[in-house]
Amino acid sequence: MGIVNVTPDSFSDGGMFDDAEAAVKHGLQLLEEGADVLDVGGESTRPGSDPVDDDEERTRVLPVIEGLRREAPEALLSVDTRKAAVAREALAAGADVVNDIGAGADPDMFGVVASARAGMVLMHMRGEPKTMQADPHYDDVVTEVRGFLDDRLEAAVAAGIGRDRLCIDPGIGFGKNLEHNLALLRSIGSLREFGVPVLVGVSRKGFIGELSGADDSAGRLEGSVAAAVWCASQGAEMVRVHDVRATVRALRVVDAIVRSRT
Ligand code: PMM
Repeated sequence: MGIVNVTPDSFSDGGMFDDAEAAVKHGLQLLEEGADVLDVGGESTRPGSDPVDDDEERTRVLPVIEGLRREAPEALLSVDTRKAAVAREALAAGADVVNDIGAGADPDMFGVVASARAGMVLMHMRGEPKTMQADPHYDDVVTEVRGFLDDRLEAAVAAGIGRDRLCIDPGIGFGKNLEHNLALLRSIGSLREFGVPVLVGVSRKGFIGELSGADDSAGRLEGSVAAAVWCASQGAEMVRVHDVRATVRALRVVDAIVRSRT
């Protein structure tokens, strides 16, 4: 899953793709580099970021989804939003999947996804982006995240979304410290027990910088690819990344090794 952030303040590519035409071009480039899905987002959710209102988010993402749908009719497009109103319009504009970091916290979200017969990513987040990294606490992060995802899966299915349209994500860095992130990554394979695809987003995140000693986000490439390789080797079906070319090349190798197991 290639990331197309349309936000002026995203931590990794902020400002570079805040104009729709440039974002569409960037998305097409990621498809060429081997992305299977493009994730278009208009609200930065980096730690400390402020929420954006519906209108602003719409203005950012809709022209990009329309443009990508026009230029790449076959591409699988996802909209990264936690607002049902934005999701509804994005699906009408051509998105196939809603990537919801709130996992259906907006009471209208499941209904919107169900009636559009769209796909959905359910992600775990503790708290809100503005304050989530203040002092996250869990008694047992893996058990708590698994329990949350299990509940949200059941709620989504009860609301009419087919299980075969759902995907889960432990939400690396969303209200989690380094130790929490490592525990979740170590046990990423156990999320497959829910029988739905597992998505993981580690690309250029703060803990990658912390572990690899790279301060700036562009310097986090190698660490991000290493984490993506780990996730894929443990059975994650999808990784959400900025650096598609490098990640695809690495994952082709992992995939061949995994598939060669008889
Ligand atoms: N991370 C970010 C945004 N959206 N969605 C999912 N499903 N999983 C993630 O880990 C995730 C996400 C934050 O990263 P960005 O600001 O680089 O897009």
